[in-house]
Amino acid sequence: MSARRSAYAAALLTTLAIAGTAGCAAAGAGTPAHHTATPAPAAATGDLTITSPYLPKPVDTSMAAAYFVVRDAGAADHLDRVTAPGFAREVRAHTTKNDKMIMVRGYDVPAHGTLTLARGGNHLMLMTLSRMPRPGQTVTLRLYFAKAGRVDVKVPVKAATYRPPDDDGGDGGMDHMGGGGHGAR
Ligand SMILES: [Cu+2]
Repeated sequence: MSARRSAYAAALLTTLAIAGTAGCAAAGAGTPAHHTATPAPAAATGDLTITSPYLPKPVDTSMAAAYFVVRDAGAADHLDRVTAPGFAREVRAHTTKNDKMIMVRGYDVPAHGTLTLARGGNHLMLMTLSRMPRPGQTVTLRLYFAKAGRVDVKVPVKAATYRPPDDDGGDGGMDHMGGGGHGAR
């Protein structure tokens, strides 16, 4: 009886420990990346799931960048347009080529593939913010896909230096806010 009870208690402790670890990783407070399987989807529509959205705290309200990953379990799609109702006057799709940001007309989502928005690559630019976003808050992005339709994604505001646990690292040299290359001609 008491052996069973302590076994149960041990199992419970293990569960709590795992939950605690996951909470830590989610908070992203400088903890080493836990290379887990596919992260839990933040949103889904049709064959598409959106994971790991984040918006690094910007310098000011003139602009902010936003990133996420779209996984496609079906046919090819296209992210046509993004808005941030009540938060940004305009959302632009940018990509990075030869260390320069260029505006693009949305992004292809490959069939049975992945569209990745990440530092140094594809990213969304939110222009003219209605308020200063603070870490711990969320911002809603509205994504319009050609086939999968419209989906809202709650994007957590993170520290300016935040990187998601599943970030492969990249070279880190072309940080949107740090590089100063954006908008410069
Ligand atoms: Cu940009």
